[in-house]
Amino acid sequence: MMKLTTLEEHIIHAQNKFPGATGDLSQLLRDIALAAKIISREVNKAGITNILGLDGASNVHGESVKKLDLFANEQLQSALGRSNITCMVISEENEGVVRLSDESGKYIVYMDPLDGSSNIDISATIGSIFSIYIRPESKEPLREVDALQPGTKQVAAGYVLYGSSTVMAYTTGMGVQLFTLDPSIGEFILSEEDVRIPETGNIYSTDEGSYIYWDEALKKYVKYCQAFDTETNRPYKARYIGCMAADVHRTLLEGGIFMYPDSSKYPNGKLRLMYECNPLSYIIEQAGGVSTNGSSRIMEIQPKEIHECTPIYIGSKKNVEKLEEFFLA
Ligand code: FDP
Repeated sequence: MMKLTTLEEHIIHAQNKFPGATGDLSQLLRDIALAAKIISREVNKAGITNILGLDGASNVHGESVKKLDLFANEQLQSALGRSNITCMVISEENEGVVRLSDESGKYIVYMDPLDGSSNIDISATIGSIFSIYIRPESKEPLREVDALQPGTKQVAAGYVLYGSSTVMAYTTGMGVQLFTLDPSIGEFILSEEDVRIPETGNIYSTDEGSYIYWDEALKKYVKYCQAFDTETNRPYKARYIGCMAADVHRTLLEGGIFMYPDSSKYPNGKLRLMYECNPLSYIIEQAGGVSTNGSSRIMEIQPKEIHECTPIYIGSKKNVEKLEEFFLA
């Protein structure tokens, strides 16, 4: 019989490779996984329990908030509050930072509790994204500025997708591990260890309906993707789920490129640096891919504010390099 490895076992095994490890990060990942299981259960019965739909409020970006977003936010925050190892949480759903009761906790956690929320009403894939930093050493009380660290300082990051199955991918800087939730036993089971993104792929993913708002270089690159060339396997396919975590997950497994550019409509891009772009960039880089804002590596951007946006071009090395050629031309 095939031996199954649970997420818990995998985390403990990884921790044992570091004799001095306190186990705090492992606990944090387990807390997030527990919240993910509860969110997954709720997502699956959302249509039945009428949890779907607007609750009438707006989030800090003026977007309408749906009940499931609030539920996911509450579940993750309560999970992070369980073990007194997280001092501060920054969530897409909260305007300011959320200080947890024990401010001595070692970790700062960014999260997008429910990414792709416009997919909720159509029962399409949504996700949760998280990104973990160490609180800087200081005798001063905890400040918001302590959370403004570049993505290169992440100690762990990952996402959970609630799709045709629930999957969780995470990295602690030692490759990307992928798990699938077996709902019958309530366990995330290891489905792929050390996932590698193909070096090149034939899928491009972007909201092409916004073409009119784009720069010329990007327009030309997309025309390149659509041109016929047998040697480079073009024309590429276009795929766009409208949930960044899901689009990046497909890119991780099948290769290609995901793009959310800056444009005349969104001069700084639309996606959030700290809880969308950095964690997914960490995953993609750990799998051998590349992530840029068009001129710099996403993970090297020094953040100025917790909710800032950035353009992003992320995916297979060769695809992103080709796009950069268009930007440099
Ligand atoms: P959503 O607004 O539905 O939560 O986080 C923002 C995000 O989804 C991403 O997940 C997704 O890739 C993008 O926005 C979709 O934006 P567009 O509707 O502008 O394509």
